[in-house]
Amino acid sequence: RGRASAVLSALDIPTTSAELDGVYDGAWKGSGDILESICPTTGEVLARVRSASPSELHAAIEKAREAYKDFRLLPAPRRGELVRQIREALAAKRDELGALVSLEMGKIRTEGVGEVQEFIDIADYAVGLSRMMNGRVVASERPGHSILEVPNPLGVIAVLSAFNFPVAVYGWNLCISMAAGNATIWKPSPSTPLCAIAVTKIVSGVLERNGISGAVAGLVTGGKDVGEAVVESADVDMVSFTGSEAVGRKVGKSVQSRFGKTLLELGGNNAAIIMPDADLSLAVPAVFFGSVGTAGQRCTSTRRLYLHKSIASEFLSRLQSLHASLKPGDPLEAGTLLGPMHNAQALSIYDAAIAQLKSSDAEVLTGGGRFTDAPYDKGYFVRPAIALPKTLDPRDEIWSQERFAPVLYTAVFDELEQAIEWNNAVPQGLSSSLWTRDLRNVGKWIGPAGSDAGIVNVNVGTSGAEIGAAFGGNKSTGWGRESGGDAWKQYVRWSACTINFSDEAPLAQGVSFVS
Ligand code: UN1
Repeated sequence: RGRASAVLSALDIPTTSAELDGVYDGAWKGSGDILESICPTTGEVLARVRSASPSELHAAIEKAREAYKDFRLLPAPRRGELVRQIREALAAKRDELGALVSLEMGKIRTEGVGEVQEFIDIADYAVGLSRMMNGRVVASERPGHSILEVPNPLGVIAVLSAFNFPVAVYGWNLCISMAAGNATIWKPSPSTPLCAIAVTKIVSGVLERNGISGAVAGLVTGGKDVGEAVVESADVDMVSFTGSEAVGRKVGKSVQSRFGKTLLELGGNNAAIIMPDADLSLAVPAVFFGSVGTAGQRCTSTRRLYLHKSIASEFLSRLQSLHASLKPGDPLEAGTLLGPMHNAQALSIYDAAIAQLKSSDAEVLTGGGRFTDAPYDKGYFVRPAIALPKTLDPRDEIWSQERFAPVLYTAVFDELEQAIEWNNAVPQGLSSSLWTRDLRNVGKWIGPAGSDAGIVNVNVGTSGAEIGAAFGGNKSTGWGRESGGDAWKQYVRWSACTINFSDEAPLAQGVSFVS
């Protein structure tokens, strides 16, 4: 309790009030349903948050649109300067905010701080981008004509983020959206409202000091109803959604039906493939981090492991000994590698996965159960599992479903082609990783007959991407791209402008319209 209070007060979150305001639209408010922020490690209620009522939600969207009307006129490099100040303000609170991520989400301290670092990194990137969000000049076929492709701010961007990255994923969206001249409105996961309030305090502080409407970066906490209302609002131009395939399918359909834009980042069912020539001293720890890190709750977590038959038993025994050294612990304590799962719902996904393995006669090599002894009985601690399913059929649901939990499904292959076929046979297409020293394998893996995922790594695990490249997945992962690369191009509206500087008005394609 004392520790939680220290972290919260360092982030300007009052610890004495019974309930916190969970809505910001230039001013703090909140009179909707109460959300409880529960510490996954101890089960204690960290805070109670008043979420957005329907009228507060509509007012927040309206304020965002008003704010956009001014903000779009601010030159992009000046918007970049605001992002730079946000970067500085975040960096000044990096450790405190990282600790709050650990307290409220449950990931270990280095990963909590890493998430804030990811926000700082994308802010740097967006500052640069604010001077480089260029259109282009296209050659016209008509004399005295020019064609410009012009990017302009899009409008109001809603960001619906998940519990597992309660800071960084909003950061990717906010920084790019702000540099692009939009107003952004954030609907965080209902179970991580404190991270959202802390980040919004930091961001709004910068905006207010610069005389910019805080509604440029609004916050509406809430549950399903608030999420649905945001998604359905015709005043929201783009919905950037991170979450499950099931909810993403509904979001996609709903936004499409009103011809809004979506950016979807849905399930990952990511595989690592280990070739006979892989350096196991690098590959084993990478698979360990990929499958156990964040208690298996990254979109990019390693869920499937395909081992070449010649190294399979050695790889598994090395991986199992790393598992054997794994002890659950307080995510805030130095040296802890295994924190709790996030909440009861996350735990039930793990339990269902283990029950399915048992009922399908899969061999469970290690793990498979909760930690029930004190002090771990109050938190959501589980033993990460490695399993060898009986079936190799990738269409079987044991392989084809994403399970957001630390369970690693393993199979043995003879030829790389077989492993690539398995890699690609599932509906999802987020991340993938090949371990080899042979260039010929690399060529296959990254080429037309290679991995069909959005992230295709070589001697790098499936999780832990940097911000510079576009992040996202293909197929049922939703095809969205966030963060770096060309992702910014989705946060603007494009127009093709043909301008005639001449004294004639010829038609294109040589069409003549005179009788
Ligand atoms: C997510 O799990 O939603 O690549 C995002 C990674 C992190 C981001 C993950 N940089 O694992």
